Amino acid sequence: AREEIGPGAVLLRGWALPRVEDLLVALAQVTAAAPFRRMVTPGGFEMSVAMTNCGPAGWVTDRSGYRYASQDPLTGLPWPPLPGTVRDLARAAAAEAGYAGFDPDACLINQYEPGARLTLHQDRDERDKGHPIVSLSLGLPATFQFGGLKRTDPVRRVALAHGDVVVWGGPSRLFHHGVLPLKDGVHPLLGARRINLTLRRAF
Ligand code: MD3
Ligand code: FE
Repeated sequence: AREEIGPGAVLLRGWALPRVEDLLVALAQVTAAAPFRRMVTPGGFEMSVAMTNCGPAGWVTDRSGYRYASQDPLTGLPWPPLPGTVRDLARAAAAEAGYAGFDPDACLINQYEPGARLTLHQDRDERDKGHPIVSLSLGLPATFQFGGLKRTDPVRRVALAHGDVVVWGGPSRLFHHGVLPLKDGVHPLLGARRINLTLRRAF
């Protein structure tokens, strides 16, 4: 099931389902070394989404701005390694979507509890925006929204469920996007939360 949901954006429904057990083991390993935390935006607000990272480049925000950092500010240690299963899945999904050779160095892991959301934004902190972004969703479903290059462009909504993978490349790489507040619920494997792994080439 390969659905084009925007120019260069491909939704692979259920693509990660055969690998969910491996992904959950990898997730537990990463979060044991680098726990989820709610970071502060440059404007001084605590994000509702809790985050951590694995791989050489970790996305962080604090009062001084958004950036990629090779160390976890909580521990001063390098971020945990990018698990092989996560890397392989991201590479295979990118290839399936038409972006062969994707080699991610950053995996941002977002944890949404009911009410948590991500307001409309662009991903602009990566050095070379020619690389696609691969997103893997686990746990509770969410409504994802994406617009266009301009903040005021019309916004489309897509429901993302457990196991769905989306590859954003080409013209849609710099589209505005966000996640509506997570609805209450309990997922049989993940409980009352949604986890999203976002794989990028940052450095
Ligand atoms: C569309 N995360 O961490 S990933 C983020 O579900 C972020 O947690 C969302 O947006 C989440 O920055 C969505 C999907 C995604 C990522 C990058 C995009 C969608 C995108 C770039 C352009 C257009
Ligand atoms: Fe984003």
